[in-house]
Amino acid sequence: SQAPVSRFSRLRAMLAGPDLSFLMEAHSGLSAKIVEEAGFQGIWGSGLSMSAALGLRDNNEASWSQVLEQVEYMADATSLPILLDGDTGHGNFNNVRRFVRKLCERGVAGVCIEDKLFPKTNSFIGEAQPLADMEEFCGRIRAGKDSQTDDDFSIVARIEALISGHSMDEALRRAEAYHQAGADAILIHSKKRTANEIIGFMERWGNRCPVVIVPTMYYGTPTDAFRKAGVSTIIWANHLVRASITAMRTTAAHIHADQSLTQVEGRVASVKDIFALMDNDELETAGDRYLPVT
Ligand code: SPV
Ligand code: MG
Repeated sequence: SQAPVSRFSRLRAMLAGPDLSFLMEAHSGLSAKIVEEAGFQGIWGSGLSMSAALGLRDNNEASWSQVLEQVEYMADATSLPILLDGDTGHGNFNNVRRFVRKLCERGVAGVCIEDKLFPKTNSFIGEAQPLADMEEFCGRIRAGKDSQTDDDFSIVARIEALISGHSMDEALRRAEAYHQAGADAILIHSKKRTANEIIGFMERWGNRCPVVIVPTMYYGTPTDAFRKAGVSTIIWANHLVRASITAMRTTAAHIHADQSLTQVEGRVASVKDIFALMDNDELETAGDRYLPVT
């Protein structure tokens, strides 16, 4: 029998392996379970979605320790590796060090940090958001790598140059610097409606290190185009929180209008389904083992 492969190594293998991998967004223990049930091999702990689930904006309104607590529920709820959206790292190199140590402790397989300033703003809001100084950001990456307590913990360095209106040359210059600083992968982000920017980046970047993308805005591009371009990992970044907003709205509206449950019963998950997802059977059998026989 094979030794169990740690979540750290599994995320690293997804990033570094030759096949295109997929990370599906989750924002809670429940949504993390749904991701696993669907068959995904890994989770994206989205900052936008985790914030929204708390009723907060994607502006570092949740403190880093609150994010840590939330991702811990996700890690406990599943066996999947989690790549956590670490935003800017919640400060400078020193904040990244402590954050990375704590993530390793909680079994979170990797963190993605972006080259912007604290407090961050979601990439799809406004134009020309200021970028971090490249060298300073490299220090954040190096500090994170020096602080990980599991050899296979991954740091993904996210490049916001294209989003912020800088040139492809600037994006490539930063990618090279972050790669040299020890990032296990880079994430090149784009908010264009087509994938031209991403494909162009891939052509020039070659195969120097794994590349992660987030096709939220250029969703119309066939996935095979990214596979052919040599992308390592695709993040489906926010679709479970968005799906839940739609489902909750419809359900709440029906119940409010009808003052009755008849419209919704049968269209929502059953209470039994909740018990199954939370593995209530396990509690039953544990009770048989540990409770006194009456
Ligand atoms: C997130 O899911 O929080 C992300 C991806 O960082 S994006 O919203 O595209 O910036
Ligand atoms: Mg984010």
